[in-house]
Amino acid sequence: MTVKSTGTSAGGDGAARKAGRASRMIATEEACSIPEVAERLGQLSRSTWDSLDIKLVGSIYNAPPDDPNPLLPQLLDIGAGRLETMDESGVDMHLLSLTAPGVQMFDADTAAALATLANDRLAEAVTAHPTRFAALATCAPQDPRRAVREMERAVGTLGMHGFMINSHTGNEYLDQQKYWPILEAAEALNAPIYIHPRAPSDGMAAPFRDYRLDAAVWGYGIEVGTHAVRLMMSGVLDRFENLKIVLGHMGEAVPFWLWRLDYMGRPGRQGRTQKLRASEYFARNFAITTSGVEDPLALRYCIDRIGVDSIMWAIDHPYQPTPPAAEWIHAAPLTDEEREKICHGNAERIFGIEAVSA
Ligand code: 1DF
Ligand code: MN
Repeated sequence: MTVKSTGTSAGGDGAARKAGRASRMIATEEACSIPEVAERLGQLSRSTWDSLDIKLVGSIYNAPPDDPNPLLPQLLDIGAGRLETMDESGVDMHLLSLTAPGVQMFDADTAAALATLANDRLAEAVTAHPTRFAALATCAPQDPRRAVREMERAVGTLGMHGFMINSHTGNEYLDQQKYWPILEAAEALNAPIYIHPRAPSDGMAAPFRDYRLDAAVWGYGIEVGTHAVRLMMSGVLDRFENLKIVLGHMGEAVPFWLWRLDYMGRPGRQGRTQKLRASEYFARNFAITTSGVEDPLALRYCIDRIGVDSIMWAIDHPYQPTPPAAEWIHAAPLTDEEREKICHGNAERIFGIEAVSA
């Protein structure tokens, strides 16, 4: 198929305009994989490791042959099929990222090698379709110093737009001092860290083992919400004032909690030493995407609470279907200015994606 890449008139660079929509559409949490990572995750799911992530990993990488909607082919498609799905709904661009849990369940050497390979492959997809794809780099936090070198290569050489970290690594969170070099590098490179979910870490896994609560239904949000609250309450963000953290899934419920976090977690209370209140960190250091939450009331709440400039549209392909995600944001009760910011303007600013000239 041919992809039109030259449309530059106001409000869209091709797909969105062809679909009769005013706004350029950049989707910001769009998952993919590569065969080498899929193979290793398949192996993990056949091992005896009972990490909470394993059920979902098995359902994707060891899918039963009669699976009516297999995800793996959609994850591995970073070409024609994906572009067709985008075109059908007027989506101009996917900001691609290696899907959860990324390389974070592998040993350090395997993780680093696969992160480098994944970054090269995603960069190739972007080179093949520069107006349709941009990408976040996979990070292997297991070896923070090595991760920093790959982060620098990903942004400096490959032109990637930030980093994807799938929450905890070996049950550890980014506020720990050993991970500060990663935070420092992201800040210095002026490139956001997108904290995407994986299942809750071992210490809080037990209640999520029943009723398949492990993943997107509930466990994912609790895991990443907790990660974000740790970054705020630890005071680590006092060291990295310009670091940008992106949370998906309408902010993993953190925006809803800000008033209570401010009150119960205010500096000085119960010996707290962090400098700012949660809402101040959230305003300075965080942005959110709408991935997987197509709720106009939640969106309006977030606009009023954290400001429209901190909110970006996302589909969560292939875990959410594209047509309703696109229709939802077009039908949402927004001003034209709000819609432009959410659909593309904020992503251009926050991730440094080139704007399309009017
Ligand atoms: C699922 C959902 C899987 C999301 C994901 O990665 C994922 C799922 C493995 O429900 O199978 O990223 N999600 O973001 O909602
Ligand atoms: Mn996702």
